[in-house]
Order: sequence, then C-alpha cells, then structure tokens
Amino acid sequence: MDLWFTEKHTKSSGLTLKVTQTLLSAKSPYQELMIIDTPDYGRVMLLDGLVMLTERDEFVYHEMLAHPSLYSHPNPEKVLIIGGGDGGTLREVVKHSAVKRAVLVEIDKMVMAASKEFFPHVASGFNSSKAEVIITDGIAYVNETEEKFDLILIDSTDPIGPAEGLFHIDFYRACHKVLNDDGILTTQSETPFIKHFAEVIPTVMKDFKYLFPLSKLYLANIPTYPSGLWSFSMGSKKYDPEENFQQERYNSDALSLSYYNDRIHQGAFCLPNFVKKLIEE
Ligand code: AG3
Repeated sequence: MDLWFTEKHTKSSGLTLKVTQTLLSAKSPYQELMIIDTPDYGRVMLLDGLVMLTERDEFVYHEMLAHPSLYSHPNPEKVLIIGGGDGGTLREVVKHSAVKRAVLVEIDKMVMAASKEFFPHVASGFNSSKAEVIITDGIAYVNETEEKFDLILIDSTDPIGPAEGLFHIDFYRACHKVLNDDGILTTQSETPFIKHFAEVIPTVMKDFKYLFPLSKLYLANIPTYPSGLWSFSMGSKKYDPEENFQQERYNSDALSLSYYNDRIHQGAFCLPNFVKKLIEE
C-alpha cells in the first residue's frame, strides 16, 4: 500500500513525504504526537500534524538555534532552554566547554520519552551531567524562577496550540528579567516566506527591539520546514553577535558540527532584501 503524509503549509501547498512505517501515534494532554519513517528524511516527529524534526535535517535547526548565541557570549555558563523536549537543542548546548549548566523546561514529557526511544541521537544531550530537565510550563517557570541565566533559547512549535504564549511580549519580558545583565534571548521565529508565518517575524522583532538594546534576525535553510527558509530572532543586552564572535573559543572547542561554522555565524545575519523589509516596516 502507498501511504503518504502531507503537512499543509497553506490551503494550496505543503510538504509530502512517503511513509514506510508509522512508529508511534499517541495523544498527550497537550498535543498529538506521531512518529513516521520516510525514505528520504528518515524518522520524522510530528506534533499536531506539523513536522518538528527529521533525522536527516534536524542538525540545521538545532545547531542554528544554539551556536550563534553561544558563540556571541564570552562566557555562557548557564543556559535555559524553553521547550525543545526532543533534546536536540540541549545536545548542541552541552557540547560547549563554557557551559556548566543547561536547564531544559518542557511542558510535555511524552515528547521527551518518544525522542529517547525513537531518536537516540537527538536525545543524547539528556545524558550529560550538565543537563537538568524540568517538566512544567515554560511560562510559569520563567515567571517564578529565582535563577539567572546567560542565555535563553526558545525551541517552540508554531504559535498555535501550546506554544502560543511563547510568542508574547509578556513572556519575553519575563525572559529578559531572568537573564543576566549581558544575557541573550534567542527564539525560532518561523519562515519569512509564507504570509501567515511571516507575520511572526516583525512582531517578535518589534518586541525584542523594545526590550533589548540589540536585536537581530538570522536565517538558515531547513528543507522540511515550511518554505525551507527559517528565521531565528535574537535579543541581546550587551553583545552584538556580528561583532563579538568568540573565535578563540570556537577554535579551541573544535566541536563536531554539520552546519554551523565561523563563516556561517557571520553569513547567517546577512538578510535578503525582502526579509530586511519585513523587519524595517
Ligand atoms: N520547533 C520548530 C518547529 C516549527 C516547524 N513548523 C512547522 N513544521 N509548521 C522544532 C522543535 C525541534 N526541537
């Protein structure tokens, strides 16, 4: 039998993958989780029918959410990850010599369990002695914690369903409070291409501009996300990511990376004109 999965990005376009096997189909109090196997992208994790990660291209998203902030800060000892229950962002964070403690706050423990079972390579960061996992609502955690962090990375789903509040200025304001005086906040901010997604970028950037002295958008190519071109928004209290790249630490860490490198760090902040326009207006 020929079985196919489609994530519709608009009413008239989407991404279609042939399904060789359905490995898991489950429902948590928060969302529907499916794991399918596909010939071209390997195993794929879907939340509420949207592609969260695939074995083949997850490295782009996870490296690009984590390393630009980590190598813009001179000493990122404490990192907070909001969401990212699959562990991919955590895996990248704990690679860093500078990081002493990484706290991951995920609302849905089912995502973590499924990642450990079906994506051991993605979930490998959970085994690090630097990692601490807290299963709770990220918004409540940030509002209540007395800890301070050097970096906060928001690894959320689209701004519908459980992640809606993670795209709100009240949440960013709370993150700003939890950051040290030279801290950096970075969030995934959807694609600049498809209209209803592209509305996220100017909104997030406006909020970051309001809260932080420095705000920058950067891009990466992720084949299985809507349009394939993905954005990340960074708000920084002190360090300009384009001026403050930590070349020495980058050289001595010599991390094993598949997408990010020192030239990508600079290049990712070069924006096509239509994207510049999105955040200028
Ligand atoms: N978080 C971003 C997923 C956004 C994809 N959107 C979509 N497919 N419509 C991914 C979590 C990976 N740690």
